[in-house]
Order: sequence, then structure tokens, then C-alpha cells
Amino acid sequence: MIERKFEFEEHGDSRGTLVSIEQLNNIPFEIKRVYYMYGTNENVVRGKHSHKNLKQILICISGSCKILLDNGKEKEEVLLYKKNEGLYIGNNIWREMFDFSEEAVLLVLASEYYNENDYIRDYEMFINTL
Ligand code: T46
Repeated sequence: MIERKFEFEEHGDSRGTLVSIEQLNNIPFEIKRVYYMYGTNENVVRGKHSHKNLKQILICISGSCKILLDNGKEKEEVLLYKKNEGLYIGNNIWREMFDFSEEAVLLVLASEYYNENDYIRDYEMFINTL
């Protein structure tokens, strides 16, 4: 199974809910970068690459979207919609993000700074590096 999810504790009271994420505490890496995407049109497919080294946690903090995970042997589709649930994606996993709902905001916690050299954007090359 490729899917690995982290469920974050919800601190709720009459005011609403708060979720806290701490590096190396409730996620397994140091956070060097945070980015997020929104305003993604319905028919758009993002991603379509793997990473040589990068580890990430994806959290759909608003709306929903789907993630295709592919380790070269099996493929899995994961629906993200819970605001306190993170999907871990390690290195050498091909990922595609799709079916974004209108209000979707996908937040990503990343173990490394942005580095284009870490991307493998060609599927054949991804398979050949495994
Ligand atoms: C991933 C999935 C889940 C930056 O300048 N800094 C950044 O930190 C990132 C992530 C992107 N960019 C620039 C590079 C492109 O010009 O933003 C533009 C869009 O990036 P990209 O086409 O790589 O976005 P996605 O949604 O296809 O993939 C992103 C991450 O790049 C990738 O690491 O795993 O989200």
C-alpha cells in the first residue's frame, strides 16, 4: 500500500477547531517549505512528476481533491477532504492531483527548498530510475 496518512489532533471548543503541525513531532521530517494551491479548474491535472529526494505532506484544508499515487508497480487514488488529515508522499512516487472542487485549497509541507533538479517529469524516466 502506497497511501500513508497522518491524522492530526483537532483542538476544538465553542470557538471552532485548531490543528497544529510540528516538524519531527506529528510529521516525520523538518519543514523547509510550505506552499499551497487554489483556484484550480475542475478539469485540470497537476503534478505528473516524481521527486528524487523530496518528502511532502499534502492537506486539503478546504474543499476536496484526489491524488493519484504510483510507485511503478501499483497505483492508488486517494480522496483528500478532511482538514485534519495529511497524505504523506515520499520520494520516487509519481503523483497527479485532479478533481479539485471549486473551493479546494491544497496545502503542502515540504522537506526541502524548491529545486527543479529534484523533479522527474518524464514517466519513462521515472520507471527507469526505480
Ligand atoms: C508536488 C506537487 C504536490 C515555485 O516557484 N516554488 C515552489 O515551491 C513550487 C512548488 C512551485 N514553484 C513554481 C514552479 C512553477 O512555475 O510554481 C509553478 C507551478 O509549479 P508546478 O507546476 O511544479 O506545480 P504542481 O502543482 O504540478 O506540483 C507541485 C509541486 O511542484 C510538486 O513538488 O509534489 O505540487
